[in-house]
Amino acid sequence: MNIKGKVVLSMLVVSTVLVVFWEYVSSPEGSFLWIYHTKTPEVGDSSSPREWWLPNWFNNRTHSYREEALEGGREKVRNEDSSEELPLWDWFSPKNRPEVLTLTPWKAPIVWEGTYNRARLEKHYARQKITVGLTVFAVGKYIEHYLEDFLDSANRYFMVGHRVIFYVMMDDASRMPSIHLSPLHSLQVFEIKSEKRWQDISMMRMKTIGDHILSHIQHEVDFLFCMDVDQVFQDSFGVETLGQLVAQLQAWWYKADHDEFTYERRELSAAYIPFGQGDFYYHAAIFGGTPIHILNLTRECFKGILQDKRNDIEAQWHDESHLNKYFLSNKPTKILSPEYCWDYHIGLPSEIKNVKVAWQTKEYNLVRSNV
Ligand code: 5GW
Ligand code: MN
Repeated sequence: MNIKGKVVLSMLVVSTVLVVFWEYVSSPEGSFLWIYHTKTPEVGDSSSPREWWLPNWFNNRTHSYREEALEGGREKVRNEDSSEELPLWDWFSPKNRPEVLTLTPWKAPIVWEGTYNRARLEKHYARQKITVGLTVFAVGKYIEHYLEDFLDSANRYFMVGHRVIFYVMMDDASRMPSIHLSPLHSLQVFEIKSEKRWQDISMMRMKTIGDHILSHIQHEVDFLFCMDVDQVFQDSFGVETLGQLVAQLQAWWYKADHDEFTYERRELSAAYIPFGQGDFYYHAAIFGGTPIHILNLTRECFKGILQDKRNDIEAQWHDESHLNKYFLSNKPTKILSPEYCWDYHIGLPSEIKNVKVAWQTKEYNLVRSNV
């Protein structure tokens, strides 16, 4: 090669390097996967972003569960938006409720009535034009017993003033009650297969939610809540509940000591939590967060459920035991007080100032035919 050829060749090499470098620094949020990932908070997955972006980048996108979740262009933008949380001091006043615990040891807010400035939060989230999803399952007799009250009350009280999508999973879509929805609320119904055992109906929700986040929910919402159907909204369940990973305190256990909690105590189970450990007893009837965090949660819980099946063991409180195990190593970024999921059978202690969701009475003899 003559000298001219060498000059041309080296110019080509240099310009290629420059172009790649320019792409890399100017890409706003993720034409390169890893930029996006490093901005995503750790979600407790064993595979950290750095471990896997390189192979994916060069392997022409081999298909993986996790990657698929992160590929939706909209999800990237959405996740970016919703991670712009208001600083705690801007909306949270724990001093207004000195008689209850309002901050976890890891400094996450525990949201009680009176501690939040909803107007501030509303202004913040209105600017972001958020959409919030809510999954709910109704299988068998739970359809006629609970679904209409749940959806009617959710339409009235859940994230009013924001776009909401209800994802209703039922074994027989033809029995969907007719619900009048406000203009910003919409509804999608999915038919799922019923499980023979009720324990499996409850536990399979983890798998179904994960599948639906991957296939569409991740592109449709900024935040997602997952709830039991056997409860009703009684007051505003608003933007003060939004966060990356949100857990609900179980109404019967919020004053108990961690060694009293009904965690799974058998070592053989994946949900095992030894005595001496644990922060709170969380209620599986309400959990939420960003789609990517909920995807990880449901996937990890379902992994534990399958592992238990292989070992011929079932955790004492089914999916709830696995959820509690998950939250032990993946600390919630926000916790909801029992006012957000109250059981009136307990009575009404003075610290329960404003019940947002109430348990429905359990008519097990009526609804639980499939034990
Ligand atoms: C049926 C019998 C025993 C336990 C659960 C069911 C059941 C649950 C059912 O027949 N149909 C159904 O849709 N589910 C879904 O699983 C509902 O969304 C329900 O809210 C959720 C968890 O079951 P729950 O609410 O009866 O469980 P706990 O922990 O509130 O008692
Ligand atoms: Mn329930």
